[in-house]
Amino acid sequence: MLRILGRANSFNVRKVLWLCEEIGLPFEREDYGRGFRPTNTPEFLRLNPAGQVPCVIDEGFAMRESHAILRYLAAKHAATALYPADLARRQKIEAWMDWVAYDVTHSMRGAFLGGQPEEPPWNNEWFVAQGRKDLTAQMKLLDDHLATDAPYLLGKDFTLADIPMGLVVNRWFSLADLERPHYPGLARYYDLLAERPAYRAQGRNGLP
Ligand SMILES: N[C@@H](CCC(=O)N[C@@H](CS)C(=O)NCC(=O)O)C(=O)O
Repeated sequence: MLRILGRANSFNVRKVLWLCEEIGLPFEREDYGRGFRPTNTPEFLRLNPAGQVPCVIDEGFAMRESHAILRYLAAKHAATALYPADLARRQKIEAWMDWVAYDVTHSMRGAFLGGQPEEPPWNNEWFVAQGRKDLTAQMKLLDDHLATDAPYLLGKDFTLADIPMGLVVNRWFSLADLERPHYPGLARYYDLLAERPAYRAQGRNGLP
């Protein structure tokens, strides 16, 4: 049985839980990370030297990095609708995933973690303002894209790209004191994703 090490309220663990539920993949989850079992022990660091969650173990093979884990699981379980063999389509999926992993995650550090007084060093005024500005511009890019290439990121089919983005969009709509321009494509996308039970369970589930 697949083992998922990581607390269920973690942004990155939720991506893996969502995929497993989406494709009906059984798993056992063990609580690790902030507020639960530590990730800085020698035993955990042997599994994931970065000391982060999620860490996923498949038949003894330990994996880190949520997006790489999504791609591994989708490929292994032949979820070809989510992660097709066609290289051009795959490139588009991976481009959205990389954009979330790098650019958007960077903005969210300021916009989200920085907005929480207990999260030094991210709660620096300049960093928060810059993060919010960047995130707002990124969500505009996404809104423009969804105006032409809707309803999902790759068009009519839900793919792996929608999993990290679904978490981002949920966080965007959950940020309490953020001045959000009206982005109609984004709002439609958020509601469309909410039709999926696995998203309601792991994405739009009341957590930011
Ligand atoms: N790039 C990594 C980032 C992982 C990450 O930042 N995980 C956070 C939780 S979302 C973490 O481990 N935080 C420390 C903790 O929970 O103890 C991934 O995508 O898996």
